[in-house]
Amino acid sequence: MKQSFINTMAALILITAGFFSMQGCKPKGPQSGVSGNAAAKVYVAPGKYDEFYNFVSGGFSGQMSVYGLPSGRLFRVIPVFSVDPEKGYGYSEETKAMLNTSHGFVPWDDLHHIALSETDGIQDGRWVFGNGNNTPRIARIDLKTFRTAEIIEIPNSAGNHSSPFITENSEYVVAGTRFSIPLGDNLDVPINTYKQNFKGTVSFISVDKTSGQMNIAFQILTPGVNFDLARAGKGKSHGWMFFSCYNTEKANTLLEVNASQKDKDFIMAVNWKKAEEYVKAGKGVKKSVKYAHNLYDESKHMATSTIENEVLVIDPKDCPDMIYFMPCPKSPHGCDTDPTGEYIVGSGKLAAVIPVFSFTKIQAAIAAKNYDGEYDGIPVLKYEAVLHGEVQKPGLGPLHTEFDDNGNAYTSFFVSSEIVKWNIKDLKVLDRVPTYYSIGHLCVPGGPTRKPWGKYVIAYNKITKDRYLPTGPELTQSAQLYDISGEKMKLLLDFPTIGEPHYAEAIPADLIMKNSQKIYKIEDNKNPYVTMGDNKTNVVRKGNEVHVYMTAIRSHFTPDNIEGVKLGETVFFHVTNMEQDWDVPHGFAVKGANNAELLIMPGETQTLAWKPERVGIYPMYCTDFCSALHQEMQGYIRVSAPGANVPLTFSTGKTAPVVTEKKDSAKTK
Ligand code: K7E
Ligand code: CUA
Repeated sequence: MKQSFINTMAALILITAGFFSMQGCKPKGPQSGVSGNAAAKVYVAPGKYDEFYNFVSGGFSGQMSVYGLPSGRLFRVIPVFSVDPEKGYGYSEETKAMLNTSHGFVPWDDLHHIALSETDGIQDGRWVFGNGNNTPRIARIDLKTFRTAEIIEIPNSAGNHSSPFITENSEYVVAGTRFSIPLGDNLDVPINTYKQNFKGTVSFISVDKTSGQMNIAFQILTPGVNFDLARAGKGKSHGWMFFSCYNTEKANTLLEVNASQKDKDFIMAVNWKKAEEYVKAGKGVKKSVKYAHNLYDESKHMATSTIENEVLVIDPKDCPDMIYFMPCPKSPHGCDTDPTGEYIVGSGKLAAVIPVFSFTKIQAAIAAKNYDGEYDGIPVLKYEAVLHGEVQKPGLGPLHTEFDDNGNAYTSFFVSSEIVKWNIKDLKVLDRVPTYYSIGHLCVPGGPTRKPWGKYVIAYNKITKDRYLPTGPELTQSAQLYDISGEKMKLLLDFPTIGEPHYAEAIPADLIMKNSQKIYKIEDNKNPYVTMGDNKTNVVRKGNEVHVYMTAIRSHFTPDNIEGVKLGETVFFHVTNMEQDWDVPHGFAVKGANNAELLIMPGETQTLAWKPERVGIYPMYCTDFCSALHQEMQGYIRVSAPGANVPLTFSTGKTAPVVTEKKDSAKTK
């Protein structure tokens, strides 16, 4: 067993090394991989819309980006877990609370997976969810506004990688721990007591049908393995969730060797309908924890962060027939269910085959108690009993699988750098195409749902050496678009991505664009600092704070001259954008502010806090080219010494009063 592992490893290392050195002697010529009428197939004429939205995770950028397909045009970067000075996200007073956690303000994360909301197993275009790996969080983005609406932290978790995979009616998004950790009261234990003290959890986070609001419904305590990916059952397997896990060796050091010892790790099958019954029957135990739950209030244009103190945990020991392990070769990564819900595909990163499990056989094996022993008290189903079959010699380093609407699967191979198309029923390999290079995730529009829209598969690649103009030591990552409408896959296009793309989903444009919001109605603005018109503008001193209630409309701020601020005071600019027109944001920036700009949408109020450091006159201006006179959209704020005798005044459109000795007390309003 050990020898075969070493052989596999040796082979993989050789192949990997071969692959990397191969970059010097890859196929001759520019090797674009494109032929025929590829350009015409991705050409979206100026003024025309793309057919699909593509939501792409940004990996270590912490953001999500939105592209059009087939053009590959970038439309928007949605700030999620990372601050974004472009949009003032995480910098304005209103948005700071979005990034609050039990560890305080965390301005960054690592976003790997996308989950579009579903109804009846079909994408419904309402929300998109993303995971934060590092400080475990899940975010919900509202697809009316393309803004992050909610972030919930996951307690009892570390490395929220197996997340946020969604059930058929968006009942839950799940979150599995990548790192097991000590839980409970005694957290200060030696790391080498891993086997005794470290545990995993998988969390089921409910999603409110109407508002989308998330809530941690329950967590299931699990053995101390590493959860990697997950997928919900669908159709006949609705009510089940499948999680891939590695490190069933429970190693706590040098995992590349120590967590690759066993021939098989597991896919964990969770009957979440059963878990719900146990929860209802009172089998859960409330554990005291600490996690942040942050919500953006659309009417106040303001986020609030609440620290929650309790979570419901259920232990499989008290809940029989709820979870099972299925052996899966060699450190499974992807774990994907086909559109019918019958087949579950495991992708062992170091495996030479792709095992495909049958839900029908899983049910039969459970009924017959066809077990291969137990793992930490949890039944392990017999591999042969639950296996539909294995795809033989598919490629090297399988990672992820997506599906089309014709019974075909598409698996990404990191090491052999290719996409392999195979038939789900007979497991025959049908086609393979190279990717440039080292593909991670891949995406077929609607690929994880009951209703794939087909047409394309997109590869998200880790390495692009020699594909793009060099940009110093780091090169862009990229996506590649392939036509899958025929028997053979055809490369059409590649385009660079924001950050490192991991999972992505694509959805027909009309499911989203018809609901896209154009403005916020000014009369609905409930921000406590709103200014409902130029005649309501004001500047108010409150202790050592100065609050500026300001409006912005093409092409001026009211007020645009402010005097009487004293050094040591903090100025809060509460800027309300009075526009009621689509796509007319105003920006706001002030010289020297240790902060980003504000970018204020029509009808919205946002606040910039600024503590000036020196006496003087500070310019402020609109940063978004909003009209022909955008460059005139500017003003001044005067900061005086702490003891100065300058009254607090403000004005717009007042020309200079006659200059006298006492100009400082000129009263303007
Ligand atoms: Cu394969 Cu983090 Cu989903 Cu990347 S993961 S590739
Ligand atoms: Cu407002 Cu430029």
